Amino acid sequence: MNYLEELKNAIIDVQPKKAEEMTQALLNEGADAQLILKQALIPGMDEVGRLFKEGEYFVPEVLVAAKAMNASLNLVEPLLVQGNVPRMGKVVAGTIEGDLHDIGKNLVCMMLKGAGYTVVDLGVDVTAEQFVQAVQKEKPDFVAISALLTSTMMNIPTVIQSLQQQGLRDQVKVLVGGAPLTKEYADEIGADGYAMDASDAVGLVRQLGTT
Ligand code: B1M
Repeated sequence: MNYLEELKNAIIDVQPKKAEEMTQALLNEGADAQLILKQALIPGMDEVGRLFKEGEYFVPEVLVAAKAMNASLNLVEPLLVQGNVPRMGKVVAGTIEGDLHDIGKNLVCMMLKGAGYTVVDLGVDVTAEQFVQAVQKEKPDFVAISALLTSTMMNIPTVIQSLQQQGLRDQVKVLVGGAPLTKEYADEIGADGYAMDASDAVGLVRQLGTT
C-alpha cells in the first residue's frame, strides 16, 4: 500500500498519529500538497462523512478523524503557503454562527494565504456582529463565510443584512462556501460569489479583484 492510501485509511480509521506520520512520509518523498489533499485527505474525510451518515460512526469518531485531518493539514500548510508571494487583498474569514466545522474554512484560509492574501481568521461560530466588528477593524476587501449545516447556512443572510445596516456592504465583497451551499443560494441571499472548494475560492477572489 502506498503512503497516500495509508494516509486516507488513517483518516478513515481515525488515527491522528498515523495520519501525521504518513503525511510526513509523503512530504519527505516530495509529494505535492494538492495530491495529498485530493487523493488522501478529502476522500478520507468524505468516507468518514458517509460512515457517519449511515450510523456506523458517531460524533466522537468524526471528531478524532477531524483531529487527524487538521494535524495533517498543519504539516501540509507550509507547502500551500509559500513565501515571496506578492501581497494581494485582505480577507476576513469565519464559519457562521452555530456551526463548528472548521476544516474546509481552514483549507480556504491556507490556500488564500498561499495565493498572497492576508487572512484574518475569526474561527468558528462567528456571529453577524463579530463579522461586522472585524470588517470595521480590519477593513478587508473580502468576507469569506463558511457553513456546513443546512441549518446554519440560514444565518449567512443576517451577516449581509448587518453589513448593509452598518453602511459597510459596499466596502467588501461577501463570498460564501461550504457543502450545502450553491451558486443559486449565494445569488438569492445577495452574496457576491460562491466557491465550491478552496481552489475555487482563490479563483473567485482573483476574479472579483480588490475594491
Ligand atoms: Co458534522 N456534519 N456535524 N461534524 N461533519 C457534516 C457536515 C454532515 C454532512 C455529516 C453527514 O450527515 N453526512 C452533517 C450535515 C447535514 C446537514 O446539515 N445537511 C453533519 C452533522 C449533522 C453534524 C452534527 C449536527 C452532528 C451531531 O452533533 N449530531 C454536528 C454539528 C455541530 C455544529 O457545527 N454545531 C456535527 C459535528 C461535527 C464534528 C464536530 C464532529 C466534526 C467537525 C470538526 C471540525 O471541523 N473541526 C464534523 C465533521 C468532520 C463532518 C464531516 C464528516 C466532514 C466535514 C469536513 O471537514 N469535510 C461532514 C460530512 C462531509 O462533509 N462529508 C459533516 C472536509 C472539508 C475539506 O470539506 O468542509 O466541505 P468541506 O469544505 C470544502 C468546501 O465545502 C469548500 O471548500 C472546502 C475545501 O475544499 N468550503 C468553502 C468550505 N467553506 C468554504 C468557505 C468559502 C469557500 C469554500 O468561502 C468563500
